[in-house]
Amino acid sequence: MSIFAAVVWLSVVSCALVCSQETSKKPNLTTNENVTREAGCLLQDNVDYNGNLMFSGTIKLTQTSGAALTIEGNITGQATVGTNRKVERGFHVHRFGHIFESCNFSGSDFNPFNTKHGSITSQNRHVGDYGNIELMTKGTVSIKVTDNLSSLFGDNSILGRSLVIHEFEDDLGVKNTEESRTEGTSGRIVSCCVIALRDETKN
Ligand SMILES: [Cu+2]
Ligand SMILES: [Zn+2]
Repeated sequence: MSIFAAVVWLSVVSCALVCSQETSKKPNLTTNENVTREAGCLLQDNVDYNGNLMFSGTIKLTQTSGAALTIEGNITGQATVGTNRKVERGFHVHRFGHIFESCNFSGSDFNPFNTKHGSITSQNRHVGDYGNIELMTKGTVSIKVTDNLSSLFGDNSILGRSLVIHEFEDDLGVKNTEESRTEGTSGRIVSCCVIALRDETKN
């Protein structure tokens, strides 16, 4: 064996011993183990929005690794004028979670794969596209959304990002305008919350 071959062999053997130990020290966030994660999101008004159609409530997100994500909650309309009515509102995950001063700091729809805006069932959609939720302007409504694309696990996790309720109904990206292709013409943000990990259990 040449000296060169011996050096290569030694470094492979030592790395097999040391490198594997190094790897095992890292937290395993993309686990294939059967883990259930639960996250919470507490809706706040957008302080920069001057309308009166904001919403409050708590949203719970649950997912077992490898399975669909469930988003459930009770959302209350806070309208102070007009009659109580049913409204469709764009409901998205936005990129940033540091929204404590204003929902406007949430950025745009969470879009790690650089695709066009769509509906929750579109082949091409942003990871953050949940389409619309039906709410009451003055009453409390239970919502339930199930999604197979966005996740509480992995490199493109939605943990620490924000959930937002837009001012208008989402047109699901079907119109030939820039606003439709990016945010479904859903306007400003009226309410938002940070998706925060609450519990994690190994099944
Ligand atoms: Cu949006
Ligand atoms: Zn979108």
